[in-house]
Amino acid sequence: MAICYIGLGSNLSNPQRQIQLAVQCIRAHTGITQIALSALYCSQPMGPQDQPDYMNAVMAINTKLTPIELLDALQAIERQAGRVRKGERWGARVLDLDILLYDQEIINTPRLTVPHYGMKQREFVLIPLAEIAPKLTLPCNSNVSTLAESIDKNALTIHSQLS
Ligand code: A4P
Ligand code: MG
Repeated sequence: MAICYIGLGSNLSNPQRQIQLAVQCIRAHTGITQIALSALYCSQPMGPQDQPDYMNAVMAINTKLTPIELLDALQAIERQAGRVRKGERWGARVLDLDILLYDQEIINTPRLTVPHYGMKQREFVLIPLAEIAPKLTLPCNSNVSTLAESIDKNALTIHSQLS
């Protein structure tokens, strides 16, 4: 069993509902057990500014899936939510599910980069992650709470608790 962290993001088609539905889909997968779930955060868009604000959350799971099996499962949930890949970098999306960490593994393959390449620069990842796993250390030895305390909050706020 691996302990993994998943970043959830949405800024289209009722983002709060999209995140709550995605949480339910992830929990319903037979190869996944939820360990912890952050609050739902409202965040300013990183990238193009002519797009709606985002809702973000982070989930900790136990899984028997391999990293690629987990990616396949998450991409199936993205497709189920109606996500269409438009190819615009950092553009608006119905649902984005990123594997932030898979145990302490470092993975660099064409389909998968773990730890997620942007996680140390994103307040909407670090702050929810530190909420649920304050003592967590990344494979590079950085402590998550230390990273979260020093990052620009960029008007990140807790919107509500997820159920
Ligand atoms: N891939 C590689 N590594 C991973 C990983 N660790 N987890 C590959 C998930 N996928 C991974 O993904 C493109 C490919 O990356 C996948 O096919 C998979 O094989 P994608 O979801 O289609 O592309 P993307 O997510 O649009 O990538 P991009 O453009 O790098 O977007 P980001 O970096 O995910 O950023 N602002 C706020 N406030 N909150 C957000 O959540 N999100 C984005 C998207 C932009 N601005 C945001 C937010
Ligand atoms: Mg993604």
